[in-house]
Parts: sequence; C-alpha cells; structure tokens
Amino acid sequence: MEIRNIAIIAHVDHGKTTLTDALMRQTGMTAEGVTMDSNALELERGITIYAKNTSVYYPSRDSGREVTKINIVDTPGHSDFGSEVERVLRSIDTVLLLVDAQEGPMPQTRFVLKKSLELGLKPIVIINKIDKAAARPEEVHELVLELFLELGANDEQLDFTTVYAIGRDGIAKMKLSDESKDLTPLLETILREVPAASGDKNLPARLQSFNLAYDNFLGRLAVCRVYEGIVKSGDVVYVKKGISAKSSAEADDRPTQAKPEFRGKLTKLFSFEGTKRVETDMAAAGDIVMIAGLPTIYIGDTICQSEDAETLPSINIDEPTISMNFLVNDSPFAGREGKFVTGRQIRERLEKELEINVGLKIEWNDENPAIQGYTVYGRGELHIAILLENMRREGFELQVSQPHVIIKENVNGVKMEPFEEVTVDVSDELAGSVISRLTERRGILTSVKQTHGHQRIVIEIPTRGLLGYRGQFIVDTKGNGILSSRFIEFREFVGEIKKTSYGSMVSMEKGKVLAFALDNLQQRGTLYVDPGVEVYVGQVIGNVSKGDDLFVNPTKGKQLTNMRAAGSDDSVYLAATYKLDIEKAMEVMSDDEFIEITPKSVRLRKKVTRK
Ligand SMILES: Nc1nc2c(ncn2[C@@H]2O[C@H](COP(=O)(O)OP(=O)(O)OP(=O)(O)O)[C@@H](O)[C@H]2O)c(=O)[nH]1
Ligand SMILES: [Mg+2]
Repeated sequence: MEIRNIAIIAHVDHGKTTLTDALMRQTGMTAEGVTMDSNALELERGITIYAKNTSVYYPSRDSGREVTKINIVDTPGHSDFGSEVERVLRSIDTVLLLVDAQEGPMPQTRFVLKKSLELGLKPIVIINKIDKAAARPEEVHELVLELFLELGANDEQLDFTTVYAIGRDGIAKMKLSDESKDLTPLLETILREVPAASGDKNLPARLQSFNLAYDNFLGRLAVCRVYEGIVKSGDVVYVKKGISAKSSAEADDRPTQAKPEFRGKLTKLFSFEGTKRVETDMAAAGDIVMIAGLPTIYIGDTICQSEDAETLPSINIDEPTISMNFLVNDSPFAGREGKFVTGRQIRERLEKELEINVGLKIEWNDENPAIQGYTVYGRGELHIAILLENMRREGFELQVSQPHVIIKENVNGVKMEPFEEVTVDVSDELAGSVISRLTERRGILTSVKQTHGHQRIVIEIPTRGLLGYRGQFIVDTKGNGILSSRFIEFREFVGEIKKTSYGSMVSMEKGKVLAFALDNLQQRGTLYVDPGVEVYVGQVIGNVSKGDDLFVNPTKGKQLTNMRAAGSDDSVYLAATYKLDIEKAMEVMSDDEFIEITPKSVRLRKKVTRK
C-alpha cells in the first residue's frame, strides 16, 4: 500500500484539529464528535497542546482504486508549543499550511512556515474558514504568497497549490466558485502532490523517533518514521543518540557512526487508526509506527538493526526562553490539600516529565544550595503552566517563583536576552494605547497596517517586557483584541524595563474572609478571594491599582465597626472576584511572591508570610 506522510501546521486556532477531525470522519475512521484534542486540558481549553498522530485510508476500499494510507500529524499552534512542531517536521514529507481566511498569516504561521521551508518541504496551502463573514480569501492568498517570498522560498515551493476550505463543515474546494460537499478535493490533492513515502525495504531497518508518549503498562513509547527496511515486533535493535544537547545551538546534526547507546527489544509495535492505536506485527520503510520496549529512547534517536549503521541527522529544538523555580510548599497551609508534597516526590515527577517534554530543561541546583528548589526552563509561560496544571491534577502541591526570562552571555561576553515579535489586532481607537504600553516596555514598532476594520500592529519586544502584559492587554481592550507572540532570537540586553507596578493587597490576619470586609476593600482594587475562604497572614488577596503593597484585614466583621451611617442597609454588593488560576497568577505576581499550587487551590502569597 502506498503511504503519504503529512503534518498540519498553522497559527493557533486556525482550524488544524477541526480539519483533522473532519478528515477522519470522511474516511470513516471515526464517528461524529470524535476529536484529536483528547487530553483533558486540551478539551477544557479548546487548544492543542501535544502533537498527535492519526492515519486515514483513502480512497475507500470499495472505490475500486488502490487504497493509500495517509499518516497525519496534528500539531499545536500556540507558540509555547513550537517545539512540538519542530520535531515533527523532519519526519513527514509535506505540510498542509492552514491560514484563517479572515486573520491571514499570523506570527506562528511565519514560524512554522519558515521551519518547513528551511527543511526543503513544499507546503500545500489551505485557506480555511472561508465561511466567516469577514473572510477575504483572495487577499489572504496574496499575503501568504508574500510571506513565502519574504521567507526565501525557492521556485518549487513558491509554486504551491492552494485549497479553500470550511474545515468545520468538512468542505474543501480548489476554486472559490467550485461547488463541493466534502473534503474530496483536499484528499485528491494530497494523493497527487505529496510524494509517496519511499525507502529501501531490503536494507537493515533504520528508524528515527520524533515524538514520545508514556503508557503505565508499556512504559515509554516512541513514534518513529521508518526510513529503511522492515521492523517487526520482537526485533532486537540498537539505539544511537541523536541529540546530545537539548538546544539547537549545541546540537550537532551530522550523521555519525557512533557506538550504540544501548540494545533493546521492540516488545510491541502500533499503527494509528483514527484516534486509536492498533497493534501491528511489522512496519516497512516509509511508514510511521509507535514502538514500545526501549525505556530510555529519546527524540531524534536512531533505532537500527545493524550495530554499525549511521545515525540519521539529529532533530534540533529551539532553546527555552523563561524559567521558574519549583519549591516545596512552605506556606502556613502547606500539606493540607496535596497528596504529593515532598521535594523528592516533586523531583521524581519532574524527572518523568523531562523524558517526554522536549522543550523543557531543569537544573536541580544540588551544588547550589543558595538557590531554592529546582529551576525549570520552558518555552513560555503557558508551557510551564500546563505542566503545573497537570501536576496539580495528579495530586501535587508546590510553590513556584515568578517567571524570569533567560539572560545569557554571547561569545564576546555581551549580555543577551530573548526577543519576541508581537502581533496585535485591535480596533482603531485602541491602537494608540496598545502601542504606547508596548513601547514603554521597550517594544520597537515595526509596522502598523489597516486590515478589515482593525489595526494590525507588529512590535518587537524583549520577552521581559511582555511578561505580565497579557493581563493588562485584556483589561485595556476589554477582551476585544487579539495578541500573539513568538520568540525570534536572543538580542543584546536592553537594560531596565519600567512597568506600571501594581501593589498587592496582603492579608495581615488569618481566618475566614468576610463579605463585609471585602465590601470595603473592593474600593481599593481588584480582589482574588471570595467570602468564606480561609486566608493566612501574608497571603495576597487582591491588587491595588496604585502604588505599594497594602496590608489589610479581610476577616474583619461588622461587629467590630459600629459606626455605620443610619439608614444604610446591611446588604453587601461584591464585584466579581478575579479568580486566580496558574496563568493569571503568573501574570499578576511580583518578584517577592510565590504561587502556591495545590489540587484544590491556587493562592498568591508573599515569600515571607509573617512580618
Ligand atoms: N467559521 C469557522 N470556524 C471554524 C472552522 N474550522 C474551525 N473553526 C473554529 O475555530 C476554532 C479553532 O479550531 P481548532 O480546530 O481547535 O483550531 P486549531 O488550529 O487546532 O487550534 P490549536 O491546535 O490550538 O492551534 C474552533 O472554535 C472551531 O470551531 C471553519 O471552517 N469555519
Ligand atoms: Mg488543534
């Protein structure tokens, strides 16, 4: 059977998963309502976090034509999960680049397209969501072409095929004026344009892993592309290390004949069908297969039948840009709500995470007792927040410090810091204030364009300046703006960044929060806690819009104040509290604070909880 290997790439929310789901549905692999976003956090947030494989068969067996297997990787669009995309691209033959017919190319569109073009892939472009009222598919097609040119696409890449789609309704067409009732035009384009996966089946098998997973019974699993030969379950294989370093700067991608790292037996092989994995006995060159039995396999490793086979070119991953310290919780409420609370338990959990979370790095600080806890490096706030969210759902309790950007020195000893490109879509009247906020934070305006009744502002800004800005942005635009960012490069450190500083409202009493007290406090700022919850001394219960920290007593009851004006009634009207979750807490916290994270609560507190 012929095989096609593709990945679907795009900016966040441009419809990758919806289209993948529709492809599975049309080919009869899944029933109505089944989605690739199967992880609990993905379902909750409506975004993809992990790159995932599926396979569909087309045309159907009863069509009389030869059936082709199409292996598809659905990738996440959020820039924090860019490493999920990078490692996939090496292992497929063509990308479907999705672009929203209204929004047009966005920051992550550029990132994933750039990576694809660099690898020599020839994309198929899908202008998606053409049903949207403000869709402008022809214009967006032009913009995509410009982006290809700007990124230095070669002639062959520039000659891309464009498909127009309404992924949600499972419809694709080659021309906007075409009638179409399903995705057949897209499936036919894939068969026609994507090269059939090749590889010499007679050579000793050589595979490379590009994605990892974990199974409680089988242990670590690796998703691999088979480049040569045939592997069977039960085969004894050698594993050669691909990436010695976890960053592209340190990685060396030249093939070597290095000695195998270890030998192991493939206990099971799986192929994909819809959202399921199905056990199989063998996989041949060109195919994508999931393997079990190699406990220390990692991304980019070469798996080979012959002991002296060459390694495949390694897979490079961009470096982390921010860090946070993970510590044992020592708040006055420590140990009340968590099941796993000790330093050893947290460390073991993080060690497990490192096995499969490629963009992540950790320093245990064993030799550095002055640093409290473990330093966890990630690709962005969301990347680390998702890890923390998973941990808390598993029963962990811990506290974490404020996110810091990674500052490093270049070869000449010059201090360097990460920079991001921020793209903002806002209405005309808000553009000015957004620009001034971002330039205050050392952003440099690179362009402002009028698009479909909005201003599209592009600014390059140190990651440091962007930290903590998203919350502000939502307030400034009343939730009506779109902001996305992506890491561009390390640049020279720009010096101090002044941010509008909020003070924290800090409880100086322990006890139950009373509505009466909050009624008074809400005049001073925004509250994080509801009446009835217990707080401790040093807990941050809200913020004050102006100035310094404010020490307050949220437990103060009415009986202590008898000076109420005659005629005032007793009911208390409280504004909605700003409920902290991990990401919101990261946005609002300051350097002298910790976030306390337990299965039940997310609290913000001063590092020193007693004055
Ligand atoms: N109008 C319209 N909306 C669509 C279409 N396809 C998807 N959507 C909506 O777009 C939103 C995002 O869709 P997803 O498929 O989750 O997007 P994604 O690209 O997988 O997002 P990430 O994986 O998080 O990057 C959802 O609310 C979909 O219902 C479409 O063809 N038309
Ligand atoms: Mg998705």
